[in-house]
Amino acid sequence: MQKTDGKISRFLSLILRHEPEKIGLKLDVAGWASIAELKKKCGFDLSTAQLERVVRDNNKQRFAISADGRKIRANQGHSIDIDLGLSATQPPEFLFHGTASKYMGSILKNGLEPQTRQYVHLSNTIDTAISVGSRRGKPIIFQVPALEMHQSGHAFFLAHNGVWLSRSVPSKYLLQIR
Ligand code: HQG
Repeated sequence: MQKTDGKISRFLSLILRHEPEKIGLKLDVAGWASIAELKKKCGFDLSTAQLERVVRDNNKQRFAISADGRKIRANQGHSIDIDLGLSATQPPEFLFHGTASKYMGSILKNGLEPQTRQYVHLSNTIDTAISVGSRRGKPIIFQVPALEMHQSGHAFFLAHNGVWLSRSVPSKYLLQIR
């Protein structure tokens, strides 16, 4: 049985970011899985061509295939403990985080925390933050003075798909702009 590209993308997010053990897939320390093993264990018909198309056309570039074409991993969004091998990078002056209004009280008290994932996710643009925040209800947007945080010693990482990552954002750096 074959799956649509959208279903394969959701399946890959689950397996490569959160629960590889669900199909007995092994990820290395950097989150890479063997494509041959994935095709064998996924439980449905998956061709290399379809996998490459899903990776190439993914709207958020969630996945990457290794240069030798043998391995695949998620670019970010993991809850499992893997090391993406990213170096700390100087961020732009401001980054944005979209979330749902129901979390505002807790966020203003505790700052942004990664919750189930490895990192807090931040975006370059307010528009992206609005679409991220809209997934969970009425969106609110925080502006984060990322460059100032970086200059005070907070590390920022840029994932291969353009999402900015940080371990946390203390509440003193959060300015609600919408
Ligand atoms: C919130 C999707 C209460 C945080 C998106 C968020 C993104 C707190 C939620 C990517 C909190 C965690 C990541 C605190 C943070 N108290 N709530 N102290 N600190 N939160 O999904 O940023 O489609 O792990 O605001 O587009 O929403 O999966 O993070 O609402 O790029 O590729 O806790 O996931 O991309 O939720 O989304 P998430 P996120 P994909």
